[in-house]
Amino acid sequence: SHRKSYGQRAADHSNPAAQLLLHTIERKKSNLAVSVDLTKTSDFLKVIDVVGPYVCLIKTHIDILEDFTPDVIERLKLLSAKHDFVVFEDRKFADIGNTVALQYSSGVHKIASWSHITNAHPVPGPSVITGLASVGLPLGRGLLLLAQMSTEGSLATGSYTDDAVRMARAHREFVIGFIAQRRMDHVGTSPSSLPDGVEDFIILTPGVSLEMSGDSMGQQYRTPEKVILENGCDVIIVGRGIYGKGTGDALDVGCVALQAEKYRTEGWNAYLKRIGSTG
Ligand code: UP6
Repeated sequence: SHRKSYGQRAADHSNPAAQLLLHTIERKKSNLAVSVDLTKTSDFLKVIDVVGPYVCLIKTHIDILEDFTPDVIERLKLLSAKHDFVVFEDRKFADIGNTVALQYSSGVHKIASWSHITNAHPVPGPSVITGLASVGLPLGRGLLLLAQMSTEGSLATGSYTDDAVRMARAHREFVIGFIAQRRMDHVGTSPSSLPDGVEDFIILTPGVSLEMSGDSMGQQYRTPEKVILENGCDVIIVGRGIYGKGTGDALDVGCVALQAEKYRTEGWNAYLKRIGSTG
């Protein structure tokens, strides 16, 4: 599937969030997701409005907003409609089914009510999927499993990663793909033995920067070309590479827009090379 177009691949998915993401990527010619990890609502909304035209998806950590009110969600929904992007709350659920269902549906943030996509660590086993699916599936939501992480010394490797893929295969209706550093088609089968279209997982990849190779807290970065072309991933997730450390007065929106445009172009050109299109 890594040589098919995003639009063609939408037909291989029954999940509405997967279809929405693939169609949005195709429509906007963007495989760029921006991770808006800012703690002030005004900065958060400002960056989303500025990068909106360049992205297929906005990734949030809604629990880091220090001045969160339910109105933030209404504003986020308006921006999602204005700029035509998908919303992904990067909640990284990792508890028993009953608890994750409550965390997903309830509390202050009511994630399931507004986030098209969320994610979970496979560590609890399949019950984390069924717990979240009990809330998300009726709402047409989709789930990503964290099969790998971008951090130095990550324990999500080897048989853990392979088992994450097997868990996903058993729940295709809700699990639409992975947070990972490469495609996962190789797990448990040789890629050539899978007829095209039988299995299509969407791979979203964090740890992407054009300038930095890491941060002081274990993050490791690769370039869009490495991620999309060499490793066959589908969406690049970029945070500080786009808005730096800038918040408040230091937030230069012109610069943020330029960076978003640059990453969009890099990610899309790497994809065009991958599918063998000259553009
Ligand atoms: N993220 C990673 N690596 C993972 C999973 N998730 O970096 O394996 C998330 C982080 C952050 C974003 O929680 O929100 O992706 C990366 O931000 P950055 O580009 O500023 O490093």
